Amino acid sequence: MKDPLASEVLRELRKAQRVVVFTGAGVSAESGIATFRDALTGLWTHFRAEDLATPEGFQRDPELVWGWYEARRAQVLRARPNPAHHAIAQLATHLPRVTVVTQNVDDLHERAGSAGVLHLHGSLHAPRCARCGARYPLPEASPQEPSGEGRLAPPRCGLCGGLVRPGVVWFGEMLPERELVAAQRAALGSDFLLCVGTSGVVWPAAGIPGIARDAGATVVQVNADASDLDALCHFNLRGPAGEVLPALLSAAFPGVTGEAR
Ligand code: BV8
Ligand code: ZN
Repeated sequence: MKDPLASEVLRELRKAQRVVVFTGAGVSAESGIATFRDALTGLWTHFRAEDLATPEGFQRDPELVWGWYEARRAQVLRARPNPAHHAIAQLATHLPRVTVVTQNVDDLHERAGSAGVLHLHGSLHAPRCARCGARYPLPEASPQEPSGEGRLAPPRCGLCGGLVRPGVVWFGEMLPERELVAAQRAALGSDFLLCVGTSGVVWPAAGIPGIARDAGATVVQVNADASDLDALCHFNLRGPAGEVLPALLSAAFPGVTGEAR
């Protein structure tokens, strides 16, 4: 790690006791999962994520929205955790307390070995009935491919016959109380927060790094680009998470490799 900033970061990280790792779509980019910034691809190019990721969007066209989420879920099932996910999971074996807080709806942190991940925006892998809220057990088989225009009829709830919806938090919906409070508490009690691959645009999740900073934690950002969080962070390490994170964390703790175990 040649970056002059990094030696100060390494010193702070090595003595940290209560670390929060706060991630956004950028941490999964090198696993091939498109971020929200990327224009919607393929069948959904002429839609904006903000139009599809809303209750109104689902109401208006449940088949289009369900088709988009099932295509994303299929993409995640085909993807693998990248060295950033593995380095974050391995970090937890070197420090007393590491809490992973993610805005992502994929399960790549869990598949890299992170435990107790707090999903502020829900998960692609936990669909539920839009009417009665009952969880919908996804079939073992991989997701059906949407039709030519990206549509796929959502399944019906086995209990009440309502439409099944993705288990994610849409724009205009409240975040899950338990996860949000746990994440805010972890940030409040942290002495080091690592912010990875998020534009810091979506609230209230984007408020997490500021809570840590106000509580006196050292806040370090890893991002391929500038973001709304640059001014707030004590250190900004610019580059792809899949390279910067393993380099930084293995320099701090030689046991961290970023490789799948
Ligand atoms: C809420 C799940 C209270 C779905 C997501 C009007 C009405 C209601 C609310 C609002 C409103 N106007 C504004 C709001 C608040 C709104 C909001 O913040 N809007 C923004 C657009 C201004 N928030 C909400 O609606 C939240 N709820 O406020 O409820 C309420 C309720 C009713 C009425 C009033 C208030 C709910 C927000 C949750 C939305 N759901 N995800 C799904 O996935 O489909 S958010 C979604 O977008 C992602 O989860 C992510 O968090 C966010 C941003 O997406 P991306 O930009 O792709 O990802 P990210 O931000 O992480 O950026 C990518 C970053 O990675 C970039 O910085 C890039 O440089 C970097 N990068 C890329 N490659 C790499 C990399 N970094 C490192 N390495 C790389 N290789
Ligand atoms: Zn139901």
